[in-house]
Amino acid sequence: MNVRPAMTALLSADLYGITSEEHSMGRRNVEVVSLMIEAGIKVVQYREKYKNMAEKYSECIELREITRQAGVAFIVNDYVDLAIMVDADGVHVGQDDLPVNRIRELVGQHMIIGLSTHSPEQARAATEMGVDYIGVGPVFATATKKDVCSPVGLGYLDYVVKNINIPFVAIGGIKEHNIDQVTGRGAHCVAMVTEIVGAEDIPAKVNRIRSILKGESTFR
Ligand code: TZP
Ligand code: MG
Repeated sequence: MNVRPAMTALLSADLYGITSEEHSMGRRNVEVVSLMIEAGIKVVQYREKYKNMAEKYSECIELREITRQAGVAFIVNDYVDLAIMVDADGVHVGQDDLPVNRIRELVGQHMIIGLSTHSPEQARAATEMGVDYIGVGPVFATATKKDVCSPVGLGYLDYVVKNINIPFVAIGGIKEHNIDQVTGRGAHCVAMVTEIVGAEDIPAKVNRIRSILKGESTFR
């Protein structure tokens, strides 16, 4: 039995959508997430760096409602308290955040924990920590994350594909034009920020990306 029900969505997802209102061409996060859902995206992460906590909370309440109705997994970036308060399916943290074992104590066994990793050492450590999936990247250069490390390139992705046995999501600078390089090396789930939220027609963008993926939709 899978104790984290939303893992089913994550394990079968090809695309992992992430919010960023500053890149959303004037649209609100809620509008963008509705379009992602319309496009058939099954995992959405709330990532928002420029609002106060009260705004983040009320936005997450709204997003939790629409994702739940659509059967979409909802993951909150950075804030364990916010994830718990809005009954998110998961929380995603980085290397400089609170220790994963302490987060697990707070969120319990049913919530997904995702951890960003940037090196083989971090990936190996993550497998010992009991995280449910790791982020792998930035694969390519990205301007979206201000405090991000330099791109780790496709070499780290190759390492994870060959050596790490927990689910992973490739991230960082992945676009319609280079996604085949990432999936071609064995990534089954790809996270994108600007390529999706910044698209003029989000469902059309997702459809084009999916046609490139040509059925490679099993996340491992
Ligand atoms: N973590 C590693 S790279 C990144 C995050 C959140 C940002 C990716 O954004 P984009 O626009 O898909 O390059
Ligand atoms: Mg973070």
